[in-house]
Amino acid sequence: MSSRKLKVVLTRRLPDAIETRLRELFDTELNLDDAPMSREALVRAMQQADVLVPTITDDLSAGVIAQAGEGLRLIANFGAGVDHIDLAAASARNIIVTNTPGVLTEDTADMAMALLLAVSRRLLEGAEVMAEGRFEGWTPTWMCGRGLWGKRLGIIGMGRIGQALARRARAFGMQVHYHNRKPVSPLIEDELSATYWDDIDQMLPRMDVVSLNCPHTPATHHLMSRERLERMAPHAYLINTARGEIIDEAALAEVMQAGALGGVGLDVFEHEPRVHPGLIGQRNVVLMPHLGSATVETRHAMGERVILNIQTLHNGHRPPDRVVAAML
Ligand code: 8YV
Repeated sequence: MSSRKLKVVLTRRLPDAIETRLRELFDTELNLDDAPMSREALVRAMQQADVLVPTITDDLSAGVIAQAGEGLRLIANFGAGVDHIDLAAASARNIIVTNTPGVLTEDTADMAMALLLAVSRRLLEGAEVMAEGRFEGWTPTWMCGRGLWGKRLGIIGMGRIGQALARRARAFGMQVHYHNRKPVSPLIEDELSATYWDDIDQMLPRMDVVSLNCPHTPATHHLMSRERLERMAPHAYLINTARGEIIDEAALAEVMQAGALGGVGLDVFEHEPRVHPGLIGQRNVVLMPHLGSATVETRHAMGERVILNIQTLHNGHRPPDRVVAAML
């Protein structure tokens, strides 16, 4: 264990308790303004730090990573997804990259379920009626949504979050289907009564609901292309709590405007924080500002994973949540 305190730079504000603990343990520089760092500020931070703690709002492209100082040993990402970091460039510079897996599984699955209920039961429209004082009494045919019991849910990406969503969906009486690079273990398939489709194009038209729960990689970029969106059943709902880039958002806006899908629930966007204008203000589109992991408990747990990864490196060991392993 080295006696010199590691120089740690945070690119955004983190929960108070996490920032305070980071200050106790390391020579930590906070970003009290919480403004996203410019490219220049990011490069400066990477030239000074032993450890950078970025978030999804930092674009750590190959060009930025190439300018990192010799001292930068670890990029300890606050978040599970690492598609904003050029992992090959980090690996080439022998910089370890870690993330915060496992701790945001349940909250993100909750958000997928919340979006599905909001779309299928028209929750935002109902809340709007009440907020505007337009409720004139119950009627047998007014504002009917669609039930979930007995419907088919197709999960694309059956990792931790996909499985957590499947468990919730089972409790809502849904039949679980999934597409993944490979089937999950027979034990999990049995537990979830899940049906595997190796061909996504065969699964899509048969589903009442499709949920995206895979990471964004070159292989999943625009996985939901115009062609695939049009392949879905016209009454079906599409839910995305993974990454916006998995859907061709411009094509989705056109498909929705044409009335070719039952509804959409999105927590993530292709050009975040911008949202395609064609998706705004539509009755059957529910949009959330990337709140999947936004609970006090989870944001603390994410911070704890960041601390653990840095402390383990400081103690001379390999950080547990490595997505890029440097040659230590
Ligand atoms: C995080 C997320 O809050 O962890 C992820 O991959 O999408 C979010 O829920 C965000 O990435 C923070 O960097």
